[in-house]
Amino acid sequence: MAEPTTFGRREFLKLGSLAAVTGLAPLARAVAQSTPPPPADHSLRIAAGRIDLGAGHEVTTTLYNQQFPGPLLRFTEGKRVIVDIHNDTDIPEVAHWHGQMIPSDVDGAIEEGTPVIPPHGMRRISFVPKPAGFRFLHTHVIAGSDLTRGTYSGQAAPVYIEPKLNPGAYDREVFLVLKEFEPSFSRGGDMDMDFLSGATSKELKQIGKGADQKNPHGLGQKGFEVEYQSFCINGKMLGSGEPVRVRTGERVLFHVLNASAGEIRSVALPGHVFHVVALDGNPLPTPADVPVLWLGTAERISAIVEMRHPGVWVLGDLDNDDRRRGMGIVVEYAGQSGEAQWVKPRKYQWDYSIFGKSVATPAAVDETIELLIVKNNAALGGFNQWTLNGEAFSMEKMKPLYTVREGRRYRLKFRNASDDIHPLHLHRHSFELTRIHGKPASGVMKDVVMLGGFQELELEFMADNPGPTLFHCHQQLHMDFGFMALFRYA
Ligand SMILES: [Cu+2]
Repeated sequence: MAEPTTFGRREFLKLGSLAAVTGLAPLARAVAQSTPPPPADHSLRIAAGRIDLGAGHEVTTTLYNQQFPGPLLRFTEGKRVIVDIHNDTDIPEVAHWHGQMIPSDVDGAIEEGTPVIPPHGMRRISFVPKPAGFRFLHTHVIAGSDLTRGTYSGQAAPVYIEPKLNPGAYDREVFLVLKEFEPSFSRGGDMDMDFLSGATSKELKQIGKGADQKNPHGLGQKGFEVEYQSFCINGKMLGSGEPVRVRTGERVLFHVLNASAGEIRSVALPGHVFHVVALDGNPLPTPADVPVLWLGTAERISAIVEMRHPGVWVLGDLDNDDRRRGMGIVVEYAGQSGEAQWVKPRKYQWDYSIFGKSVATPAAVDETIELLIVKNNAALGGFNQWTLNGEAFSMEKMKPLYTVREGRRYRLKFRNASDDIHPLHLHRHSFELTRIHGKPASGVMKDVVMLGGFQELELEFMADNPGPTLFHCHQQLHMDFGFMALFRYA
């Protein structure tokens, strides 16, 4: 038998026997027929590397294929792919295919049972990419207090799944990956949150206050937060990379990804509006024009910009400090020169419901699950502990919190008794926003949504992808300290 080139014979045979569970049917057939396995469609190598963000900022971090962002992976909806993932680091890694509806053993979450990619080893995976749209590949390991691990590292890559039919009313696409580096701990400040629409709840404030009073660390002391030294788009600080070069009259489709470990980002382009056509890669019932994009951690926005305001502009974050430290990219019209200009946009409140159907026709749900989110300030060695209905997720116990049944529709009702904004994420399923901060919504399908401080939100999902399914806050610091829950199928 020919010796396979990518891994040892023993691993090869072992993989063959695993083929049934990992969905590697072509490989299993190859083993049965003693022919070499098919080559991978994509190969990823997780390894430490050094990247030059510009302006004298070089950072050492863990990367995919020695680049940041990782390579843009283009798949075709419904067409099976084989991906080899090599891990050159000393810790077990796992790569999560965020936003795809694929089996638990390839989804990329240890809590769901995905096998790790062993240190100095490799894992070959195969899956059928879906649904079409803008997706995201990132590491899914717990970082805890280690700011070199998890999403604090540079393991992030945009994924685009081409639809079978592409209407394409744009001239070209530009991918923008927003990211911070050089993290350190701080004792938290207050998060800016008046950008989110909707009222706060007195009752939730009371619950939060009650939790502070019961917690010996609750009053007066705030837990650790994470701050960053350098900020970049597509791996370059503002002014250091190549500008986005455009022509007057062009329609540019921007695919924006917030690859932060925990920051909320805003994006504006002076004198231009964003015609938002998709959120988290999913087409919207009502595409709408907005002056500013707001993205919680791991959210994606696809928006068309008509280039009708010639000049050299800063496309950047509204936060002056973050923008000056690199969170921006220059947009340069053909024939224009000079220093890039920034103009602060008018105040704008972000409201997901404007992108939904104008007339809501609520679907019947089989069950409503209410989840109360409580913060215990500084309760875990100086870190905030997070509980859902009084329970912090335990990595040791990995106890499933809820059992769902295939074919049923579930409503999750979130009540946030903390002052933080939480980018809530459900694996392996898309959900529909049905009530946002007090306002009914329908037709907006997402996989991450920002829940405002002391606010409420409802989303619904169809249990249509059997297998253990993780739910968590996408803020790495929140997810690592309790803010997770596991759903299992009956
Ligand atoms: Cu959170």
